[in-house]
Order: sequence, then C-alpha cells, then structure tokens
Amino acid sequence: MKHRSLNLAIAVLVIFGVLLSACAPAATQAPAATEAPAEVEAPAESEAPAESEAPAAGEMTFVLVPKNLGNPYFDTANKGAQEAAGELGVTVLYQGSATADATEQITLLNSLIAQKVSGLAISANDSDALVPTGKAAMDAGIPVVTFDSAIAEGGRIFHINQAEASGIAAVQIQMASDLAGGEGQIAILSATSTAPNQNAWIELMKEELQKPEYANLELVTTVYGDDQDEKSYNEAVGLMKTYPDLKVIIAPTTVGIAASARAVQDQDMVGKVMVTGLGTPNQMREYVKSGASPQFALWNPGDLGYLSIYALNALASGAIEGKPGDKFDGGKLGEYTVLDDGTVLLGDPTVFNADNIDDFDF
Ligand code: RAM
Repeated sequence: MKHRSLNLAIAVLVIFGVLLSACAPAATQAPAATEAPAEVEAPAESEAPAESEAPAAGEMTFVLVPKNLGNPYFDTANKGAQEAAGELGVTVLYQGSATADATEQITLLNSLIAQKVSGLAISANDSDALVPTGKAAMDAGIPVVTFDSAIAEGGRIFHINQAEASGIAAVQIQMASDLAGGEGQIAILSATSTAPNQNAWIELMKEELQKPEYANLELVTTVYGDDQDEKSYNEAVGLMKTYPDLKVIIAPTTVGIAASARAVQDQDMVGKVMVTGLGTPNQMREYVKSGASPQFALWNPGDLGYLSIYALNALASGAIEGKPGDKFDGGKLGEYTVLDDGTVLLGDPTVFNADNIDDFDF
C-alpha cells in the first residue's frame, strides 16, 4: 500500500509538472498529492518532465534531477539513466526546473523528499545552498548522490565526477592555445555564476594559464550565459564587439559553446574567433565542419546518467554505504570504487574534431 500511494503521488507530480511547464515555464512546485489515475503517459516534449511513468508496485523509484530541463546534455544523461533502469528493474523519473536556479531546484527536491522517492541523483545549481536539502533527504532515509555538478560534502553521500577537474581544465586551455596559435586574447563564456562544476573548472583553467607555455595567452574576461541559449548567444556577440582582437571563446558548458559557435557564424567571424570548450557532438557537428569550433571536448553524459542509477541502486538496496573504498557494480561500465575524496570517477574526456566527430551520436 505504501508503494501504491507513492505511485499515486508521483503520478500527480508528473501530471502537474506537465501542466505547469505548459502554462508557466519557471514553476516547479509540486502540488499536494491527493488522487490521480494510476497510468501516466510520458509527455513528448523535452521541456516537460519526460520519461516519467508511474512505477509498478514494489519497484524502487529513483529521480534524476538535472540543473535544468531542455538541455540536450541532461537529456542524454537521462537516456543512460533509463537504460540502467531497464537493466535493474527500477523506475527512474526525470524531473527538473525550467531554469538552472538553486531556489527552484530546492523547491523541486523538497517535493520529491515529501513523496518519499527511493533515491536522488542531482546535478547541483549551487554547492552550499543545496547542503541542507540533501541532508534532509538523507535524514528521511533517501540516498543522495550528485552527478556532473556536486553538492558540498554533508549534502550527498558521494559525487559522481565525469572526469578529473584538473584534466577538464587542462584540455580546454590546451585546445584554446592550439586555436590561438599560442598567443592573443581569450575569454570564458560560462553557465551560471553559481554553477559548482563550471566554477571549479574556471579556477583550474586560471591556474593552468600560469604555466610558461601559456604566457602569451591573455584571459580578458569571464561572462555568464546561465545555460540559456539566448543569453549565451547575446553574451558571445557582446564579447566579439567589446574585444575586437579576441581569438578564442572557451565555453565550458554545452549550452554556451553551441550558442557561441552560432554567434560566430552569424557575425561572419569564422576563422577570426574560434570557439572551444565542452559540447555534445550532435550539437557541435556543424560548427566543427564550418570551422567555427574546430575542436572541443566532453565525456559521455549517457554513461554519467547510467552510472548514477547503478550507484543509487547499490545504496538503496544496502549493497554499499557509500564510504571511501566501497565498490559497486556499474553494469556495462564495470566496477567502480568510492574514492577517498568522496567521489567516483567516470573516466577521461574525449576531444572531438573533424577527424572523429562523425563517429559519435549523442
Ligand atoms: C552544461 C551543464 C553541465 C555541464 C556541461 C558541460 O550542459 O552546465 O552541468 O557539465 O554543460
């Protein structure tokens, strides 16, 4: 019966999520659960809480919470999460706020905690602001892992890291230096100013720039597109106008890099300003081929979502507590170990360019 009421409550959440995203894109507050039909159709629109079906009785129900909806990076993570769900016989809901905002994300998480879901995998919009919420979930017996963008220690059991932060920073500076011919002005166009993952990478990129081989590169500014396409596009146009000698835009965000490459093309700046950073191959293919973004990097977000669900399953089933040294089954990805710093490392980023871009489809 407990599972039945959870099913009904989640069905209500899904229905209201669809209605709310249709009429008020920013709204994320879940309504109080009362009664709902047992069957819920997953909506077709990617802006809605997609892939959310009412779970069958007895199943565990995990929720993958992206920074925001409508971002192909997180849609790919959800595909991997759904693949893991099929293999494990659990239900995974995909629920997020319309914008990459910590307050909206906390509201959503509070409603999921109240629904007593079986586990949460979160990409955090703020590292510290989400600690009390993550703690409240764990106090309620709901395991919390973060993936992609971490909640600080105390607000999650462990963080699933896509790649070493220092490596992510180093590869971006290396690519920018290649494109700039080792000298000239570069700028960073990031996601939100509170994004824990981008902020960590930016700090490390600044450290990387201190190396003698990068002495002739000048980082002129960092701007924020908030992981919104239009804002990122306008910021990229602004960079080109403010800095006429700019050679490279580094966008460590899949939203920002695609918007910047489009802006470079629209402004007829291909060959003068080059875009690099972190992007998905499917979004960046045309810009690699046009020369607006000859090279960029990323890991596989599908694998990140997949591994997050295997991790939650290991925690929720009691197979592991999530302490350093604990090992768990990562399905097709193999066995993973919780490291001493409370992270699990997915692997290395891949660099994409004209030679390999057509080998990837995500
Ligand atoms: C965006 C998001 C995400 C980040 C990628 C690279 O999709 O900001 O958190 O990891 O870019």
